[in-house]
Amino acid sequence: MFKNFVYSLLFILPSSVIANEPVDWQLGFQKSASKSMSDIVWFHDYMLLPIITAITVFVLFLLAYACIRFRASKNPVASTTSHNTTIEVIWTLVPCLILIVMAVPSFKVLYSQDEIPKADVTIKAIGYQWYWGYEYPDENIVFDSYMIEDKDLKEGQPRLLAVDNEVVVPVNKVVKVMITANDVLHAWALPSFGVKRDAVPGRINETWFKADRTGTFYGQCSELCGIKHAFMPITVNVVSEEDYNQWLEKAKVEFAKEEISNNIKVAKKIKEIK
Ligand SMILES: [Cu+2]
Repeated sequence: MFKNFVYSLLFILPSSVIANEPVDWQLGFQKSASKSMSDIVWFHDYMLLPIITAITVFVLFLLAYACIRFRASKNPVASTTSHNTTIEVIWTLVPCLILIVMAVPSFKVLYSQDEIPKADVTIKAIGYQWYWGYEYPDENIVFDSYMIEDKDLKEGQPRLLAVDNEVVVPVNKVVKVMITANDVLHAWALPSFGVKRDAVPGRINETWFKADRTGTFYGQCSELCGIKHAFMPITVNVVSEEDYNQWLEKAKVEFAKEEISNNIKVAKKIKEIK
């Protein structure tokens, strides 16, 4: 039984480390694909977890010690002590110090996420009930991204996560994401990049990421937005610069913003009239 458990752990852990999507029985985060997420993982693994473990073990020890040392049979006459200044100072100061130690890296991560470096690529994500719409404002590209139904899934496409039109971005480039919604609150979240921002109607929130490896990364709407909240996934395909440029060429034709085709129509009309 125990052996099986260890084997299954061995089986689960490496797969959860490699995948860019959630896996069955996963513990912990998905493998990071950006510096921002690596910082978050570091903060969790090497700061929060040790502190939480130490506090839990310490409190457990105190409880056990108090139960045994001060049990009724061993301690028939209860102590009437109600104050101990030294101990009160210690149990006020130590938690304060722990909070200060935690705050430094925490704020560092928070601010690095908030300060958007000069963007190489800008995309706009718009939440709709219940799908995501994307725009590349600098490239005049606009498209909608719907979840692929179970019956249409191709080999290797994860259920409830794959979409018909993926967001494509270049690797090692700063991607700024402007996030808004059309109807109700949604949230654009991509765990591997350490990105999660609310999509609020009538307001644009901004975030950014810089993917440090290529691959297909999956996220989901992370704000309860209605009956099909679970069916509006996010797929981001991180590709090399060349592949990105190739995709751009194709996308500019396939997903050309209507205004462009309208402009062409108008230009043609003007030519005809002339
Ligand atoms: Cu949503």
